[in-house]
Amino acid sequence: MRFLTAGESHGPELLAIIEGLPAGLPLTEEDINPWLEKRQGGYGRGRRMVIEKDQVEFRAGVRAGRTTGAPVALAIRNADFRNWVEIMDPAPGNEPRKKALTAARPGHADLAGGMKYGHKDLRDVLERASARETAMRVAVGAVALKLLRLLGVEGVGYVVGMAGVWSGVPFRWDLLPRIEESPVRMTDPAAEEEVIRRVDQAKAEGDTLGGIIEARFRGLVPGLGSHVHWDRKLDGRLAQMALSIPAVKGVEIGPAFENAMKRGSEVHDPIYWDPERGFYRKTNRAGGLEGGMTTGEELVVRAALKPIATLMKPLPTVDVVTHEPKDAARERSDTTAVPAASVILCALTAIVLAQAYLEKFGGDTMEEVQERVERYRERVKAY
Ligand code: EPS
Repeated sequence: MRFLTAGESHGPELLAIIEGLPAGLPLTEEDINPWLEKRQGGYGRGRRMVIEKDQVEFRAGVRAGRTTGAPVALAIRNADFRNWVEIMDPAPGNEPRKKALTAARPGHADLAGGMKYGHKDLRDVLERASARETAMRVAVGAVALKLLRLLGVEGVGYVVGMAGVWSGVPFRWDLLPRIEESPVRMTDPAAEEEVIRRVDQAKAEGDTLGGIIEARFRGLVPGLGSHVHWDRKLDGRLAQMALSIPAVKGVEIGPAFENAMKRGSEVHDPIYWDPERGFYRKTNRAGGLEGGMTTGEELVVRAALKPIATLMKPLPTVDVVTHEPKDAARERSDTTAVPAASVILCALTAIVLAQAYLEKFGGDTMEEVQERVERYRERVKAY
C-alpha cells in the first residue's frame, strides 16, 4: 500500500491517492470523518479551525461502501479557499500577490525552502509546509485504522505532557473515553487544568508551546517488519513516519531514552509462556518491538514536538527581498497543536502498520488477508 498527497493550506482542496488496498474493505466517509474531527480539535488551536469542518469525499476506488481494489482517491475541501482565490490563483499575473511573505520565520520551512526553490514570496513554501497537509494524511490513516480494526488491531493517540506539564496518570485502555473528552487529550484532569492555564498565558503573551505525544496499538501479531534488512525494520519505518509530522523533532519506541541510562537487567522484558497465551511478557519496556519486529505486546511510539514556529510576538529575522533586519512574519496560527499531533501520530503509525500487514499477509481481497492473519495467529500460538 502506498500513497501520495497534494494540496496547499489555502488552495481549493487536499488530495490523496492510495494504491494497493485490497478489494472488499468496507469503507464509508463515516470511518474517516470522526478522525478528521479529532485532529481539528484540541485546546490552543487558532481561528482557522473555526472556519474548517473537514470532511472527506471519495473520488475513486470505493463503490457501494467497499473498496474495489482500484486506487482510492480522497479529497478534503478547504473552506477557507473562498478567501484566498486571488492569492492562490494558478493563472499567471497579478504579482506581487497580496499576503506575500518575505520575513522568514525562525523555526519554519520558510528560509531553507526559499533558498532551495528560489522563491522570494515565501508563501510558495509555507502553503505546502503547513500542517494543513496532515488533514489528508489523517484521512489516509483512518482508512488504515479501518483495515487494522478488521484484523483485530486498535490504536489511540494521546498527550503525555505539554506546556511543561506531565500527565501524572499513566495510560490505561479504560481511560479512552476520558482522553476523547479531554480538550488536551490527556489522562490526567489536574495536569489538563494547568496546561489550559499555560496555553491561555502563552497566547496572551504571543508565544507558542510544544509537548510529548504517544500512539499506542494493541492486538498486533508478532513478526511485523523484519530483522533481515535495514529498510524493513519496523522501528526505522515508524520513526521516519513520526518525524515527517511538522514540528516533530524526536521519536522513541517505548521509554527508550530512560532505558538508555539503565542496566540491561532493568530494561529487557523477560519471556514467559503458557498454553492459553503462548509467549508473552509481563513488562513492555521494549515498547512492543524487538529486532525491528513487533513482539505481539502493545506498540508504543512517543514523539516530541517543538513549539510552533509562528510567534505573534515575533523573533528577529531578515527580509529575503531587502536583506534588512525585520520582525518575523505574523501569520494567523495556533498557540499549540500538540493534542492534534497525537491524533496525527496515531493515524500515521496506523499507515505503517497497515503496510506491514499487507506486506506479510497481502491478498487481492480483504477476506484473503483476514484468513491469512487468522492462520498465522494460530501458528504463532502453537509455536
Ligand atoms: C498552520 C497555520 C494555521 C493552522 C494550520 C497550520 O493555518 P492558517 O494559516 O490558515 O490559520 O490552522 O493548520 C491547519 C490549517 C490544519 O488543518 O491543521 C501552519 O502554518 O502550519
